Amino acid sequence: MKKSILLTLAASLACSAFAAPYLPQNGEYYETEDGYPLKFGPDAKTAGNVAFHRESSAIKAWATGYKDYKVGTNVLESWQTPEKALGTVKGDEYDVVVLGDGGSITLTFDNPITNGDGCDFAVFENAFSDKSGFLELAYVEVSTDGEHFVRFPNLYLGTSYIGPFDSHNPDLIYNLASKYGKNYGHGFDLAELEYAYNYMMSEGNEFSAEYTAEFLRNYNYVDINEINYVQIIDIIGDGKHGYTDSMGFDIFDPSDCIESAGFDLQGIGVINQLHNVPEPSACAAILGAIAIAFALKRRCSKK
Ligand SMILES: [Ca+2]
Ligand SMILES: [Ca+2]
Repeated sequence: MKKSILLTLAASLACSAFAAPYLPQNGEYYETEDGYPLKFGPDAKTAGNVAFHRESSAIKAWATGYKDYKVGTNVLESWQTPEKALGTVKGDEYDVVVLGDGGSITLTFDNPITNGDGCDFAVFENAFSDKSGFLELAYVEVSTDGEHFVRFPNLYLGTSYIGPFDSHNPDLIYNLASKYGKNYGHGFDLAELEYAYNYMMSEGNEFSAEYTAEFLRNYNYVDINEINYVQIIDIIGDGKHGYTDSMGFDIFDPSDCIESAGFDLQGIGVINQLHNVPEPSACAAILGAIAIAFALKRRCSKK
């Protein structure tokens, strides 16, 4: 079923109506000989457009505040410190806020995120290594007004139950935070929301009715050029709680963990900001010019 939905590579996507199936915009897309998509996205170690190293120059700012931290189940109080998700990501697996099973949090930004070239922000989890596959997944939603949130279209191609310490195959995950290791943020491109909207309004919408209805209910309230809120929602992936991808397929995720269950958020890096901020060197030049102007004024006024 899932295979048939994703079988065809829509070569005509760019120039024609949005033929089914949905194919991620800008997503690297590999194909096996029989046409089955081998994986989404490049390897974290080689990726420039989807995985962002925490020290990447592409990241211009970090989340500055939070609201609505809703703690899920199976998480000790010592992990419940939302401030740890603010500011720079250090690549420290303990410097996180743990959401717990089914928990969520919304991060805020002094300077709104805007839709610029490529990915616009990156979400950092705390997976121990880039290749281990021990990942805990979450939905990612954005909002302009803090009330209406739109969820990024997401796909999960895995079909097996995942125990407390079992591994995902990251190649089968698309647009869920995060499939990369602790030093890499998972990039999200706001342009994809507009793309998904157009896809929904066209024939051949392969998204689930629930996902489509919720998306359309909120989309008109969201300005992709001014995102003030990013919400991260842990997925309970035991196959019993109804957590599905955008096409309605079960998402499997480590379950039955104790003490620090669910998504571990290190932080969110901003790549494209609404308001331009001068580069540090430019700031220094401006401050220098102001200092000289003051000095000259003092000299003039002494005369
Ligand atoms: Ca973008
Ligand atoms: Ca989970």
